[in-house]
Amino acid sequence: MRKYSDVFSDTDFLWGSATAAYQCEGAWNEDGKGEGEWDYFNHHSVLNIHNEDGDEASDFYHRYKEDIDLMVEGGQNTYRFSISWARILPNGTGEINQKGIDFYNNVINYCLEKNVEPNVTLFHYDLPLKLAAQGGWLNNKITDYFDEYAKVCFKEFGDRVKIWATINEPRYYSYCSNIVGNYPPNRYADIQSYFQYQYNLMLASAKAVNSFKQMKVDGIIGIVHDNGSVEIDPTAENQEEIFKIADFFYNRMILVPALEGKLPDELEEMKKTFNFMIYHSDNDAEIFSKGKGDYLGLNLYNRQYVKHWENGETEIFHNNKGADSMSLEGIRLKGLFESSFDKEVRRNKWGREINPRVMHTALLEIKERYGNPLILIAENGHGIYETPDENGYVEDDERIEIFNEFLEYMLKAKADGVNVKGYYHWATMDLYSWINGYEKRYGLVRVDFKNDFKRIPKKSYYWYKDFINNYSKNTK
Ligand code: BGP
Repeated sequence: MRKYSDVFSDTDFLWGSATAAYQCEGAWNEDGKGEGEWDYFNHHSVLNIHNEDGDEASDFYHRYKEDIDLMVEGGQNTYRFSISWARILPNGTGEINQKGIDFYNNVINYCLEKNVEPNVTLFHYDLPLKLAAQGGWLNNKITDYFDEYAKVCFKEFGDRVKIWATINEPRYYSYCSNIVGNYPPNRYADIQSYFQYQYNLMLASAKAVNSFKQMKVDGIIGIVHDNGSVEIDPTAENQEEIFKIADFFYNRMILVPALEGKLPDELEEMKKTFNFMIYHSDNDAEIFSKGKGDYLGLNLYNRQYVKHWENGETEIFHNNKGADSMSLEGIRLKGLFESSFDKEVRRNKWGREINPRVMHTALLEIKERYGNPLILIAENGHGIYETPDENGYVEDDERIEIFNEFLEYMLKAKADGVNVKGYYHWATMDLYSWINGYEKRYGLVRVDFKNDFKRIPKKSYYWYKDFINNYSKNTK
């Protein structure tokens, strides 16, 4: 039987790429899969602004072998993907769908056959519709439903999967679902639900970590956080206070439970600052105390650059229209803080900062403040519009330039003592970019969605292959 100790036996670093179930699998109603909240939202909501969906996505469900072959060909030794909860438990709880289990067994076995280390995330935004209809992440039974689902996965796949993540980006997911309102169930500026979501997601994660340990699964388990390292505009007033409030808003409800097994010390104070409460049970503290992760997965795209609140009502700035919008990404929270827009920093077409330096800053900050945990960069990438040549080949030099800078900063952090042992580029191939649709492309491999989902590796794919090769040569 494979062991976790085998993972780093012939390599000191994992190099790979990542996807998520809803964004790439397609086959939305095949082989007994239950309907998901995103299926429902995309089929029915006027807020699906590009009128796209994940019904077919990148057709990974039928093409996983080709995708894994391409990873191997590209020098990658690991693959991060997520399991669709509704494929395993069509109703979210209760009846198990054997065909769903078979599919993931096939993916995992094929990875292992090709020496690609599977890194599995249990929940990446795609809640089963039946659970969403019962209040989703605000329902107080949800944490037990998640634990039930996690246990099925540990039992079925735990003999072969050695790297697990419970939940992808509980913070950003809560943010989009409750503050921006662009992800279902589309609540806007709802601070109460934003924090209750995070609490319930972290409690669910802690329950699953508990189960993992009780079942004695050999492997590591953690959570994946979107690290928005907070940086303060030097012209801001009350900088220490603003940092504390913004760091709580962006990071601490996730990082403290995940890395210290408790709730943040400042929670009571912050309930007053933000004006919210948390529905909880008396024994939650004990669950959190046993729910600490073995490592931290970090999705590193940007920082959170903020200053004191100047004036104006609460407002959320977001851009899912890309070049069709001038909106920059940010927030103003009345009376608390607001985003600062740094003109010196480049931005992508969706109004988000491109700032590779923050890879180094964020990694060092976590090392220093949270006891130097094992870290895997679970996502990092750059979304762009792309035009292929007549053969479908994309020369994505802009991606390569930024990719290179991010990697250099990561290796610098490693040299500075950060315990980072893996990197997953987002994404393995082009896929559904949530509410942005399909034209915000992230893949190392182009997917021709209009031409039988043809896969064509991009220039960045070959560049990454060389980078990995050189790294391996130089560290031998
Ligand atoms: C992360 C998500 C991914 C992915 C990526 C790019 O937050 O975990 O699922 O989509 O961001 O974001 P987007 O597709 O919104 O541009």
